[in-house]
Amino acid sequence: MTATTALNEQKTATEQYSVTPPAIGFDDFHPTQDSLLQEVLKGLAKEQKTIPPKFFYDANGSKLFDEITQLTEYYPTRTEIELIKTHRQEMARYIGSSIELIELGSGSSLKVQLLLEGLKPSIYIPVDISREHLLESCQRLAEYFPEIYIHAVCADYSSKLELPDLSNGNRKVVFFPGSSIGNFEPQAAANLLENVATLVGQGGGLLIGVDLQKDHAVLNSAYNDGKGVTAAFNLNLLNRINSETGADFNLDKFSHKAFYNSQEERIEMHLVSNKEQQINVNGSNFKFCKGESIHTENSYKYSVQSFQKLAASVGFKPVKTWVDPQSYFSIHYLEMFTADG
Ligand code: AVI
Repeated sequence: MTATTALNEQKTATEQYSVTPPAIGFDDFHPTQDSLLQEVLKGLAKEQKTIPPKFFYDANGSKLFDEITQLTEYYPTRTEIELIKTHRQEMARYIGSSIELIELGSGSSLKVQLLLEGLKPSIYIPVDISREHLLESCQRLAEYFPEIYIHAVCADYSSKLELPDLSNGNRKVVFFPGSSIGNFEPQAAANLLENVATLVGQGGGLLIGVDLQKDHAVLNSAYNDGKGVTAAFNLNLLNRINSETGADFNLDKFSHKAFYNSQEERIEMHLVSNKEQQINVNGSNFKFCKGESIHTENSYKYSVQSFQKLAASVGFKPVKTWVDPQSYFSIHYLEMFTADG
């Protein structure tokens, strides 16, 4: 059965999204507005108010994130891209041929584009929570690479990784760039890597970008850029909650705050209330003292060894690690242990 017939027969929970030619597959498991409301109500009821960072990425948030990646202060994206450009042939040799490539948090799919030529996977499955962004990127990629079957999945990869099995016996390799693993607390990061391990199975691979610990001044300025794009990205979360749940956050009454917490080895982002105020979210009221914050994001920074230790805890064996000359960023290729080691 070809990928396209598989797509045509797969109707439940599946929409078809096609460009002419070629066709791309699409599964939509986008979280509902109910889940945003439930998580906001739960997070704001905590002593330290929190909202999970996955909600940053509505259409506007995704655009703002793309702008962040272009900022002088935000080194991770350009450093990771440079690493891929420099080492992509070697990466392709380590990864091997005849693979199904799954990308978590594919966004604009710019990084994978650099790899696809050398990797030539038979199937590429990008997974992202931002539907419009995902589909636009797939459309563009499908025009560049008509020989690769692209099956987009709109989903929150942090809660489940149930993907259509289109591998046809090919080895599965997950590409997880951008140091998005850093946005998960250590236990949640281990759980996510465990899900990846189950998904790829014995002998499967993981190519992952991981931001490294470094001079705190470099870290602090990456999340406090001079143009205020990171601040707009952080505040957009309140905008999104207002428009999707009918909450009444006034964006002028909150400020962006980001700092490196050296004990926890992470950047923390918060939205700080500029005054005492009360916010209504769908009939529930939440009181804010002046200076009280909503914790919106953690971005953990690893060493090569601390990341390898985390990956080893779920069975991934390091095969090769690439680090840039300033030791700002790392890309790891790891494989699941096979029975013979
Ligand atoms: C997506 N993630 C890896 C980014 C990071 O650096 O933690 C999100 C981000 N937040 C502020 N700037 C970028």
